[in-house]
Amino acid sequence: MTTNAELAARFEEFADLLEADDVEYKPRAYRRAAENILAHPSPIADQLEAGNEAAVENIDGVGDAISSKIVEYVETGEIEELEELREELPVDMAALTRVEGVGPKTVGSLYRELEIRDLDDLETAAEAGEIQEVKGFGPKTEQNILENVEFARTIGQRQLLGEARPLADDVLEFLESIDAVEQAEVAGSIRRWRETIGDVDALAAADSGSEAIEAFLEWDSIDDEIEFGPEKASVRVGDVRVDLRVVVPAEFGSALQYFTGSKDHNVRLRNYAIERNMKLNEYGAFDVSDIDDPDAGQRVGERVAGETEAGMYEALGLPWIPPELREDRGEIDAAAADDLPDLITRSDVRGDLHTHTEWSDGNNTIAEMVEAAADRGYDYYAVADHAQGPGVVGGMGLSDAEILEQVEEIREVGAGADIEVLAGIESNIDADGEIGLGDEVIDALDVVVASPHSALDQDSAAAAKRLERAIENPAVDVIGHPSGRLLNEREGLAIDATALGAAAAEHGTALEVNSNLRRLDLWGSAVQAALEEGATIAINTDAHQPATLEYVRWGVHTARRGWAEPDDVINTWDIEKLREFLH
Ligand code: DGT
Ligand code: CA
Ligand code: CA
Ligand code: ZN
Repeated sequence: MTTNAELAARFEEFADLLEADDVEYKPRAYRRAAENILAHPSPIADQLEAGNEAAVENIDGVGDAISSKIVEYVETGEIEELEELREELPVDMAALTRVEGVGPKTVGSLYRELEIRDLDDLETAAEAGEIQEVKGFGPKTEQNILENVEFARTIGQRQLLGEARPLADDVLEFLESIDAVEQAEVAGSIRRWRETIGDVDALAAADSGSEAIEAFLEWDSIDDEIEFGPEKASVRVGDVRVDLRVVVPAEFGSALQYFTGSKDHNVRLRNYAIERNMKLNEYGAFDVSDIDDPDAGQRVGERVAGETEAGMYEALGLPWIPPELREDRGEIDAAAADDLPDLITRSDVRGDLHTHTEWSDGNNTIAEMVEAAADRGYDYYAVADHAQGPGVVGGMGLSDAEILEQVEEIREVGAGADIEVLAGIESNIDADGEIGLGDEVIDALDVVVASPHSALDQDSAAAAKRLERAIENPAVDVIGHPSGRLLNEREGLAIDATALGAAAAEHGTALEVNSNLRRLDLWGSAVQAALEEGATIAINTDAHQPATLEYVRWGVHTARRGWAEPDDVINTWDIEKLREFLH
């Protein structure tokens, strides 16, 4: 079945190819459609198959033209216009644009001038000094390409969490609908909410494995069967591999514990068990104190647990450990000391502090965004459009005068809204740590999010200095996407989360977990390190349209991977406490 992620990828490619051809406006419309398709809560192909084309046209940014292309793709697996563009520009666009500093337009010129089609061509041309000879390029660009081509080769193999998780939810729903299946759960990295996913693992409990497998293979979303047997099946759905294992109900808990991983967590847990004369594996927890050779087989000694996952931990005297924590970063010691964090949940979040509107590069009005936030039950909401600065898309940032004008409109909308509306800005942190806002503007605003958008190839010492200056700036409330990384696209600044966290704690500045599925910045281990220094965080979506406010889901689970409790997160606080912090 065509997944939303796959559809979105086609429209992104469409936009890239048009941009490479120097077409105006259309690329932006296609990217906007792609964003909304990706953020759409249910599979669009399902709606089409149910004959509901109107539902597709109702998606923001999807009009007649785009919806007919969606229909064409779902029905034929191709979009003719896209195929034509691909023929005109036969390049590996995805791979080439993964090179930092190479965008679709660059790809277009390099193909026309030097017939560069892929990363190997690109590297060869750069090594031969041919690129600096092309109009608009220079020795510096060429050097940059050479430095970044290797990184581009290593990324892009893994799916983004935000792309794979909706599919995992569908897998689970289908498994639960199978009569032979008593219980089902996802496992592996997707259950741990890792920011990128190698494959989707799923587990089902059934008395008859072959019956369950047979029923699973009937799922109409499956594009390819990779392999299958009486207890497992591997299939491809869209671009994602799904591994299903079926076990007997008595072993569901032990299998779930084992296949959730991480491998490092499992190794440490197994050693913890051995020290206590226990043996742990996918078949159960076994008391082996009376056994001469515990390695003689898989099922030796007295079986004390395995039906439930909590029972597996309980057999070792431990509380159940949430999957997000299972990365071998101290969670077993914390569990043993009964000191596991009381993790934040989605319902703790009371508002979003970093979002955009059409005043800069967002797609909707202030009023529309505020209404969407109110519909989510938020207590407060901050509009934080881009201020002028380097790295801000297409010169769309606001000048100081425009910010003051916008603040007035934000106040007006706020006066008529059921929730508290805060006037914010997202300013750029330049290479030296300056944020470039005038005093009058700073006084007029409730929230200043400052984020790095440019000069992201600084060395770690310069990056540390830069971020620290922004953290120390009394005008700055939140450091947005602190590293500036884009998953599968660019590494961003090499940050030291411990040092960052210490500075943030000292100056009362929050660090952001940017929930956009391409960012997840900060990420789990960085959040954990910053919180250990006493820092606070803000979970923000950076939404540019109402649908992507839903990305808070990725942010919350990322913060959980960083051991965040509700009180660590400023946007779980009530408005009075939040205002005090922002003041
Ligand atoms: P991924 O798919 O690369 O995003 O990462 P995972 O963690 O989902 O890894 P995957 O799919 O290879 O295996 C799923 C889980 O199965 C893994 O998290 C832990 C468990 N597992 C797999 N192989 C081993 C192993 O050799 N030793 C141990 N202890 N556990 C393993
Ligand atoms: Ca996996
Ligand atoms: Ca797997
Ligand atoms: Zn932003």
